[in-house]
Amino acid sequence: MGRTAEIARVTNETDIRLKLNLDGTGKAAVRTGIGFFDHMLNSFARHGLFDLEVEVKGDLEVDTHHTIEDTGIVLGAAIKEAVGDKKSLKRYGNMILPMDESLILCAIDLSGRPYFVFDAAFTAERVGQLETEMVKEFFYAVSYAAEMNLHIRKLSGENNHHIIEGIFKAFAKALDEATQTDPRIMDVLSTKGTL
Ligand SMILES: [Mn+2]
Repeated sequence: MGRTAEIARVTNETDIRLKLNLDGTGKAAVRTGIGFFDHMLNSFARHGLFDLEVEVKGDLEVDTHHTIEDTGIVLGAAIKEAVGDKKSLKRYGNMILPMDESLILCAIDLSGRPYFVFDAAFTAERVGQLETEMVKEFFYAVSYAAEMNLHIRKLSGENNHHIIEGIFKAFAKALDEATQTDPRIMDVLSTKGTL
């Protein structure tokens, strides 16, 4: 019984199929129609050691907004489904990830209460076809759909490609840690007894 999720979501704006295995080895097959976004989701899978399949047909004739935001919603929902009852889950994860001149902090609490803090400024409007302002929208969607507390902060960085890739890798590493289990945690890691 693996910690996996498979979600299909179809609206008038996007058609998304996504498969996630939290206990994977970093295998990814990603096709969103946005090259740089594919590069980021591949990085997320590789560095988090998740297996990830994503197929998105979005209304890219409008812009990338719906495609990226809805992929975030579906990835978040898949994370929530895959962690299941959160028994023995470490719950917290964090990473300070360097990528050349960029340094990105990411902290996660799989608390069941969505909260999102994003502090990273960009100096370019887009990297490839990806509008840099969509990075915040993507992670906002992930955090709410996964019901996680997610903090992302740029500690330093100049190159927009590095900053964004650092964010996706830091998120992957923090999520990998938060989704590990610890046999010492007999139930869920909460004095309330529920997460
Ligand atoms: Mn790159």
